[in-house]
Amino acid sequence: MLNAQSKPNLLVARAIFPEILEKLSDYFVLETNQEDRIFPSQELVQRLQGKFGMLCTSSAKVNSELLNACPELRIVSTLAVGYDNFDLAACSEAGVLATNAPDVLNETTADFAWALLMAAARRVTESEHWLRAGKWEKWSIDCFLGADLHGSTLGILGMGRIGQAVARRSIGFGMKVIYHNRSRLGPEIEDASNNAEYVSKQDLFAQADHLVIVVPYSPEAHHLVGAGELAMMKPSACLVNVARGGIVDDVALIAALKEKKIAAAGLDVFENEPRFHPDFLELENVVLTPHIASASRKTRLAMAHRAADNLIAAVSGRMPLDLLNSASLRKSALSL
Ligand code: 8YV
Repeated sequence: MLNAQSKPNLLVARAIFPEILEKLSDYFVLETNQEDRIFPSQELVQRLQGKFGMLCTSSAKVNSELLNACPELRIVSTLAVGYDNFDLAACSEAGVLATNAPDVLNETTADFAWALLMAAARRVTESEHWLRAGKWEKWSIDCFLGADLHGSTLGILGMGRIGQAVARRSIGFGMKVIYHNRSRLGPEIEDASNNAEYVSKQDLFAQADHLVIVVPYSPEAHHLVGAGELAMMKPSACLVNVARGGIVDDVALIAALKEKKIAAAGLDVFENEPRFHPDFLELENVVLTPHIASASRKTRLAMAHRAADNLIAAVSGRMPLDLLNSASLRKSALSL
């Protein structure tokens, strides 16, 4: 714990659990935002004046413009595994440490990918809406026929830690797993991931009965799944995205769902969220959730602790566990 005079200033840019504020206040003088307003970029810059660090979420864009305007900033810590809102090269150039909050959300996010997959394949939300609308008059043989998950082939695009957790869960469903990744995984990881088989991107789309997208967003991953990829998929297939908006071309996906080129989709992330494409709302064969894949109480608290611990490490002269840009250390004013 630091004494009051030596405590640096920290901006906690979004609302967070009170116990995290209490923990951080042992080390920092806090400016908080418990009303959870998303600061426009100019206001964010203004609030960062004189701040040593920032605890933020994916809504805060940290780029050279912001960094140049905030010369006292030393660390930015995001409460997320994805850090596409950080320009890491700019952070390194400015000597600002950048950290994320990985690992603690792997299992919860994988659970949710399965929730979306099951809901989309077996038409859970679609049939519930129909029932609630008072349309159920009799049982019938073809009422909401869907696709089986058990015994099918699960495709995974992006076989990182969350992708592997998705694959492990498929063992209980007797599924075959195929995956595509920037590079092939080692044999032990493939074995532990339900004997996952590495295939080309093209084979992944063509062979998967269902496809889960867990690839991190980067400019190279923009519209990695577009009209061409969707056209390769089976008409009975479901697509699930728990990664980031922008990886799937939403306009192309809407067209594929409308034209029944694929059977259904389960989406937790969207281009331009939270102002996603309104045509999704017109479609029955899509399950829509508001970016909540990591949102179990236990996991969100663990993510917040992880993000806070990275800040505390930096202010205590230790190396943050989740430092993303070790290059920043050369320039950083921190003697870690
Ligand atoms: C976060 C996520 O909750 O970790 C990520 O990358 O997408 C979510 O788990 C969200 O980004 C808030 O920062």
